Amino acid sequence: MSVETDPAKIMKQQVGVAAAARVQSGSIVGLGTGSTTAYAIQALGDRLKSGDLKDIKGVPTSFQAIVLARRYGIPLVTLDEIDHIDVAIDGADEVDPHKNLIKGGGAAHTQEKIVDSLANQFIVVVDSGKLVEHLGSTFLLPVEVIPMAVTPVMRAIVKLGGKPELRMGIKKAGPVVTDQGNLVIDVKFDRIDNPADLEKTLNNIPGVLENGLFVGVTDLVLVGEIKDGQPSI
Ligand code: ABF
Repeated sequence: MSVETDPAKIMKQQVGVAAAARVQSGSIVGLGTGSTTAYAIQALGDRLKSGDLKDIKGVPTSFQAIVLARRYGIPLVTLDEIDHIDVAIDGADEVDPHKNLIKGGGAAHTQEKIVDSLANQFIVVVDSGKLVEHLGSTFLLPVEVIPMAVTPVMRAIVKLGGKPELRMGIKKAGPVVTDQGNLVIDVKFDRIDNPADLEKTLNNIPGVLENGLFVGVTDLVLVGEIKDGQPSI
């Protein structure tokens, strides 16, 4: 395991390690995306290497997860090769008191939702700054859109009361492109009162592939925090 000195990174590492500790030998494991999950993937690799964990298979949620799994020696399988996922570990951008989530800050929410929803147990790994009373209060809602439909989808989102903006990449040189070759619209809603309805409504707009609302999917949230300068879970 890498040695971190920054308390924020140590905290993420602790949460990732705690999630990885829950994985049992022989499991099929959904591998999420993001910096917190990256520590969980690394910890799974460490457990495999030490012999503490045996015979797991990973189902990646992104190109990033594929790269990390290969680096840490986790064998990968596709959804075509398996009939279940035992446990998935993934990060989030916001978590509400009902364990509903906003995800997609890493533009990977479409594959994440497929994999995380299939898991018998879905573990979310976050820091306490991600906990909110109402979804949408701190983070824009990501919506993955097929490129030719960006303009009509934005108009439809405005009619729903949202303020959409196309996500741009580094130095705004061009739009962010997802692993599926699509674009991401980030939407500000003044308040998301009914995430279950909004999730379905957005996905019904022609051209939308998937949005970042995860409703009723999470089983367990592991939360890291920094108390008196010390990281803890
Ligand atoms: C992915 O990575 C997401 O869906 C979320 O956007 C992000 C969280 O990353 P981090 O752990 O780096 O905050 O899980």
